[in-house]
Amino acid sequence: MLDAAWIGASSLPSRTLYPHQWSWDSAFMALGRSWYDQSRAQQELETLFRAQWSNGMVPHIVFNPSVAEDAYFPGPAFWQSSTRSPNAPRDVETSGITQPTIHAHAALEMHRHALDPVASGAFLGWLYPRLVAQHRYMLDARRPAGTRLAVMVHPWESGLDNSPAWDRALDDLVIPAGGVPPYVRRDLAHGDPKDRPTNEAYDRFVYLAARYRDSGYDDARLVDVAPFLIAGPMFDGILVLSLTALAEIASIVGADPTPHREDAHEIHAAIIDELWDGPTGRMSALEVTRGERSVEDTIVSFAPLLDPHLSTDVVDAIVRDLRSASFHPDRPDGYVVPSFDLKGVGFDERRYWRGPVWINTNWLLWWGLRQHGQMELAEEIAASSLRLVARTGFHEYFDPFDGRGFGTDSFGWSAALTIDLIERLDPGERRRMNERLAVLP
Ligand code: 9WN
Repeated sequence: MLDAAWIGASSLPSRTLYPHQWSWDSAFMALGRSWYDQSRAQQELETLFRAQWSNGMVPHIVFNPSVAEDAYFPGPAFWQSSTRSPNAPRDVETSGITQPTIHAHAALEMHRHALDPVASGAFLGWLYPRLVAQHRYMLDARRPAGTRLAVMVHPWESGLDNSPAWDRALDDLVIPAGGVPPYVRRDLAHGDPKDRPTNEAYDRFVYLAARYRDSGYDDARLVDVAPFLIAGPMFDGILVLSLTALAEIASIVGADPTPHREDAHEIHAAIIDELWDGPTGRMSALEVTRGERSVEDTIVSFAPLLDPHLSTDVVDAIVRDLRSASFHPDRPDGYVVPSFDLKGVGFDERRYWRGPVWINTNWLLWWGLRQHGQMELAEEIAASSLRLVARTGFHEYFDPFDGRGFGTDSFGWSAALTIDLIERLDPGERRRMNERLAVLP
């Protein structure tokens, strides 16, 4: 499947629904592919970082010039990167927003199992200054005055675009007349409207993107031009993970790891101070302009498990929530981890990020749990992921109750992260996993 998604120098998340290169998809796909094709895995990241902006931003989409404008919305004619921003590359069109910084972690892990360590070391040497610029962008441009955490300016930057975690901030948007330019949704040509965001959600997405674009993607004026400024437990949790990986990459390439460790520590401390709520024992997203925390319990609240320095108390509280009936379907053949509280208002087992299980969020939580020695729960998540893809295929997302697949099929990271997960199982886990798969209906 990954080979079929390869288009010469990068991969497509889906040939139909997502016909360009996406940032965090590329990191996931490179990591999975690296177990059997180191060279293409490196090339995937290289292509992405060749489209990096001069201010360090890694765009969330790199457009394929041979794909028609009407194949995906919003395409290059909407973002107009090369003419709107002095920072955007001139030789390739990209979107004007970013996505979670999982790349340093992927690159480090790829290096750890590289069959050709010399080529891998040379690649890391090439990538390191680009990763540094990417993280400087997050820490400098994305921490407007008074903010200790990196903020997102758009739900698409979270990668969990339609999550109820952003509902409050989106509901409060006041969209002026004419604020939403006319547009045609292209996703509905390939996806069932029941699985995709509503038209109302799309209007808000388009309004926010157009407003940021019309400012010339000017981060110096973020507070004025971006009415959605959110620090997220997943966005910032991944930032701690990637800064920690960056420190390790620095040591490998002969640079000084200390500044990256200090940055990781700063974000770690800010997550605890600003996103952690002791009384409820939960992490939540923070709308930074108004200082409001989201009250919805979504899968993003578990992602600080990716922070290696999280204290045992916080890990235990997160694990309690993950084990609760809110995130465990009440039937023995159900699947974890739903993207939204099963009892939450508006939970929807098939709509994009509002309930279904996704392989990448499962993989992130599995990684975080293993890092904190929570092996049993990690194994349950791994087993759910493998049962899902074995039973129904590499769909984009799945019903937590009966495992039905939704969104696009042949979805890149569902395949790639399955490879990574299988490769990392120890012999005992592998045996137990095979036993569970042998009894699949
Ligand atoms: C908008 C490509 C991307 C993923 C995101 C996922 C979805 C795009 C869309 O697809 O978002 O970026 O058109 O819905 O939410 O995480 O990177 O797979």
